[in-house]
Amino acid sequence: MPQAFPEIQKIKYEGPQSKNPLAFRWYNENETVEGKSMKEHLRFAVVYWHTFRGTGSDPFGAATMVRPWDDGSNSVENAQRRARVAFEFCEKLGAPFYAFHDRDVAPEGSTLAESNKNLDAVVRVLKEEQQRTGIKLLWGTANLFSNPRFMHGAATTCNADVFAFAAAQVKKCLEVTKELGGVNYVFWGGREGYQNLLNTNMKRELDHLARFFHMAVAYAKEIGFSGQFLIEPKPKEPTKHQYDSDAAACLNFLRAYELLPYFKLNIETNHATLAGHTMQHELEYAGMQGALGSIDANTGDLLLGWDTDQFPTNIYLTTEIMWTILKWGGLAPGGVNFDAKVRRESFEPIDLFHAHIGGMDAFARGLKIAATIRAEGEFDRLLKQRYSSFDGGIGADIESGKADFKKLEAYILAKGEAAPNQSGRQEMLEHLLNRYI
Ligand code: XUL
Ligand code: CO
Repeated sequence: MPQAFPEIQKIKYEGPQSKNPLAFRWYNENETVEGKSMKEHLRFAVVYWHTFRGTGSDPFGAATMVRPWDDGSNSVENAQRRARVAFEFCEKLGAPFYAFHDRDVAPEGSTLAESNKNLDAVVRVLKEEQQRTGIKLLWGTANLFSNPRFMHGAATTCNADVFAFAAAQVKKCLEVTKELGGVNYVFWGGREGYQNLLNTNMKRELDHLARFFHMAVAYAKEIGFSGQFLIEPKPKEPTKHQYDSDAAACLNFLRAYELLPYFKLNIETNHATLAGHTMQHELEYAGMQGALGSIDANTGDLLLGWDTDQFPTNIYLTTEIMWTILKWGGLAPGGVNFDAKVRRESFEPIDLFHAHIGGMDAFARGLKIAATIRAEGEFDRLLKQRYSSFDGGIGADIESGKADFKKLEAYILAKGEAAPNQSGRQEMLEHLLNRYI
C-alpha cells in the first residue's frame, strides 16, 4: 500500500529554538521529568473517531475533509486501508497509543452478527499494525449512541430489547479490546440521560445503568480482561441531563451501586467546562477519591456553549492539568488522549499533524512547568501554611476526632473570639504562577 503521508517523515524533537512547524519544540519523549520519561508521563493517544472518521460536516454544510486514502464506501476493505493509514499517522507522530469506538474502525452491518464479522476483519489488521509498530490500544469503547435504535439511550433506554442489544455490543467490544491488549475500557454516557421527566423514570433508568455495569464487570472477569474500566463524565449533549454529569455525580453513582472498586474516571476538558467546572477541579475531585484514571485532552471555546473538541494549546491549561496529575501520582494505565478535532476549514491531511504536534508540545511544556513548580515547592509551602491552625492544638484535636461540640464550645467560651484570619493572597498566588509559565 502506498504511504498516505509520503511527504512527512517521523516528527522529531528539535528544541525550543526550532522554527519547523512539523517538529516538536518541547516534547522530547526520552527526556526525564521527575524520574520518568516524558513518554511515560504523557502516554499520548490519537482518537480514531475524530482523526480518521471526522469529515468536517456540520448542521449547515457537507463534508470538507475528503481523504485521498478513503474511497467513501462503507466497505470492510476501505476500513482496513484506513486502519493502515491510522498506524502510519501514529507512527510518524510518535504517539504510543490510540483509542477507538467499535463503529469507528469497522462498518456496522444490518445485523449484530454482520457487524461483529466486519469488526473481526478490521481487528485482524489493527492487531497486525500494533505488532508491526508497537503502538498500543489505550482504550476501546462501544458506540451506543449513533444508531437510531439508541434514541432513548442504551443501558437507560425504556426498550428492553435495546438494552439487550447494547449489552451484546459491549460484550463483543470487551472481547475485541482484550484481543488487542487494550489497557482500559471506556464508558462515555452517549444518550444515557433524559430530555424530560414527564416521560422518564430516572430511578429505574439508573438502576438499569448500574445493572449494565455490573454485567460488564462480571463479563470482563469471566474472559480475563484486566484493563481498567473508566467512566467519562459529561453534563449535557446529546441529552439535556446526562446521568454521568461530572466527577462527583459519577462517584456518587458508583458508590451507591457498589461499583466503586471497578471504575475510575476519564476526565475530559470540554466536558468539565460544560459542567461549569474547570478541568483542574474535575481532576482534583477524581484524584482525591483515588479515581483519576485517564484524560481526554481538548478544550472548548469560552464563547460557545457546546462540545467543540478543539486541540489544546493553552499553556496555563496544560500546566494546571499536569500539575494536578503529578500531584495524584500520574495517569498510567491511562493517558493523554486527544479527543479533539481539527476545524472543518482545516481540511488538509497535514492539518492532523499540525494539530497533534501543537497539543503534544503544549502538554510537554505544561509537564515541565508543573515539575518546576513542584520542585521549588513554594505553592506547597504556602498551602500548608494556610491550614497550619489544624497542625496542632485545637485544630489537631478536630482532625483526629478528639474534639466534639461540647469541647469546642468550652474552648471558644474560654477564648472569647476566634484567632484573626490571614489573607487568602489570591492575587499574589496568581502572579506567582505567572513566574513559572
Ligand atoms: C463525547 C466524547 C466521546 C467519548 C468516547 O463527547 O467525548 O467521544 O470520549 O465515547
Ligand atoms: Co471524550
